[in-house]
Amino acid sequence: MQIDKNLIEKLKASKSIVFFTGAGISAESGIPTFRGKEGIWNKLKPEELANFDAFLKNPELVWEWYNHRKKIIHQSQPNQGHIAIAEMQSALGGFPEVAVITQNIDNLHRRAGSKTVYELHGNIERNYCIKCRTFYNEELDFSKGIPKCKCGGLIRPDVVWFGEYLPENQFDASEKTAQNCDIFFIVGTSAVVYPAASLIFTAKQNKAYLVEINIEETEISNYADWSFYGEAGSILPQIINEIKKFHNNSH
Ligand code: BV8
Ligand code: ZN
Repeated sequence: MQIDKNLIEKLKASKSIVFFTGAGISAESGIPTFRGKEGIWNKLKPEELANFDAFLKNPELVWEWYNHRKKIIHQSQPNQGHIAIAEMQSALGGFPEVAVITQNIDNLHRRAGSKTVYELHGNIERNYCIKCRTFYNEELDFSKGIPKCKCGGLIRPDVVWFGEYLPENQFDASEKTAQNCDIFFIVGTSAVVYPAASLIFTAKQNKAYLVEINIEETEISNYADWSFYGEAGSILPQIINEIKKFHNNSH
């Protein structure tokens, strides 16, 4: 794979770099994506399970889906893509700010060591009561059916379902970061879910250089200034390697 020297120069000159990630970055950790050619939920539309009405109608089914996914997530490890992102700041000499804005709920960026992580769609490790909003972050007990709060309300995962607002502090911070970054990487996302995908245009309007990494073309490929087609877990480490080579040659 050829990595443009201009991109390396741009990376070195950047003050702020953003990685906007989706399910594709975790695919190589064994966590199925929602859409795309490898998407395991292709038959089961996430829009139909990831919504509040579905939960009220059939909380057992919705919890079964989340517990199944949680099990897969707990058995998986961050891959070379997550790790490369976590290493990017030090590879570039520690100077640029590196932020991760993720649509994923799997916690793998933090587990890989990324420090600044904005979670637009929540985190599967947290839960809360739908009635009084008390948080239950410990392992839940399903032995007597769907776990309930002290107040009697049903407990749900702390993730953002379709038709629900994104956590304001996470979205606002992401928007500011997108407005002020020099390079905006779009990694492993189909970029069809809004308002998350709008951050791509926010970055573009503010003159960020857009770099897409995906195994296939997406809705936003035409807007990208540079595209890498391949697996994030192989492309991101190659970018780090090029940065390191470039550093060594220029000293
Ligand atoms: C809202 C969290 C305001 C929980 C998720 C127009 C019509 C109808 C509806 C809408 C519309 N415009 C906006 C909406 C609303 C809706 C929306 O966007 N719908 C779309 C689908 C049309 N949005 C919302 O409802 C949002 N809230 O708008 O609030 C509001 C409030 C009240 C009333 C009115 C308005 C909330 C959306 C949050 C949804 N939550 N999940 C959970 O995970 O269970 S969505 C789900 O999609 C995922 O969780 C993920 O977070 C998100 C995005 O998916 P991706 O991460 O991109 O994953 P995907 O599988 O799609 O793609 C994977 C990609 O990876 C592929 O491109 C593939 O090629 C690539 N890939 C695979 N392997 C690799 C790879 N790339 C690199 N390397 C690899 N190895
Ligand atoms: Zn409660």
